[in-house]
Amino acid sequence: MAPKFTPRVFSGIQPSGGLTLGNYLGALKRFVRMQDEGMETIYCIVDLHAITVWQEPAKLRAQTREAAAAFIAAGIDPKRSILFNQSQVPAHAELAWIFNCVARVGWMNRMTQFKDKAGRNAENASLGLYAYPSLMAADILVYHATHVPVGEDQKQHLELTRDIAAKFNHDYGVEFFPLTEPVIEGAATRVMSLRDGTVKMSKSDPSDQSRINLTDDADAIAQKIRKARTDPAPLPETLDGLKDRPEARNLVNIYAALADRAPAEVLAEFAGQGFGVFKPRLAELAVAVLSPISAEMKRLAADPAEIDRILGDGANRAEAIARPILERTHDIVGMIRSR
Ligand code: AQP
Repeated sequence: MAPKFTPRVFSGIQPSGGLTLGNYLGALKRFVRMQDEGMETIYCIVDLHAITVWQEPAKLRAQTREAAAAFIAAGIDPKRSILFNQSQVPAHAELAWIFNCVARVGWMNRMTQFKDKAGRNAENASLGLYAYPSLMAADILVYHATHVPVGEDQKQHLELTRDIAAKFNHDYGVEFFPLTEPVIEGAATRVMSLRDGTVKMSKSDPSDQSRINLTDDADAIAQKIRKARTDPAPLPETLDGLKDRPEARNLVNIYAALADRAPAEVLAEFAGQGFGVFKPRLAELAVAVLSPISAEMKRLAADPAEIDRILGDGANRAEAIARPILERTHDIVGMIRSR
């Protein structure tokens, strides 16, 4: 019989820029919910992942603190959850090396995020970008995490995490690593760019108009939504009517996720209305949800030493869970623990 693993949540966000509405609706909001439901929650600012593409050091530090502030402002309580930056718990990178020796090159070659991010210049991408999913598997499995809340774009990496766990367990004849469950739910698991409804809203999109940042003020949010690309047709009565209208569908999904309602309910309210009516209502809702978060982020930014203290405390608590799991992994693999 498969061993029972205690439910434990792990997830992370890269400090590769300022956090966006996509990160909030696809990830952060559910991080908070899972914490509030009383699950054991471990959240990480994945700075080792961020450097898979070039990061200017001073900016990386600022972005890491800003991401920590975003977590706290969105409702992560650093006493109930563990909040830390990845590089400070070396067990992640150590387990990732072992997983590099478990994962197959053929598996990595299928990862669409690598293909998207490396683009046509894959020869010049960092080796770290290629190995990214193996480090992500280590982030999760070094805590024996059972549940990982993420956006839709991370689904393939979570499948790979399960493949790595299953192959490790099989190769060594153990049932040591859990097969982690992705938690991808809600109306906005893939928030799209405001400029193009077919590409993901992303912190690293060169156009600031493509995204809503958690630090945007009310005017910027309203202006970006007003200028968001749409089509001239009114909103339809059913979801079917949004099928070939990616920009319209995206705005409806964002509204639904912000309001904690189903997209069909949103259409029931706005069917027949044009964007001249819908966009101001969406802007009002987005400002109501995001303004308290950005105000709190500003307050927290004034005390970077306190943020560093919170991250340090989180790293100590994370290390206390990760180290024994890494040591047991060394035993399984056949490495002598000589000290
Ligand atoms: N547009 C999105 N919609 C829903 N969820 C999203 N996430 C990211 N973008 C969206 C989710 O946020 C979490 C953290 O993502 P990440 O920081 O690890 O990196 P990413 O997925 O590569 O996000 P970005 O914003 O596009 O970063 P860059 O530009 O640096 O690559 C994940 O759970 C992700 O699914």
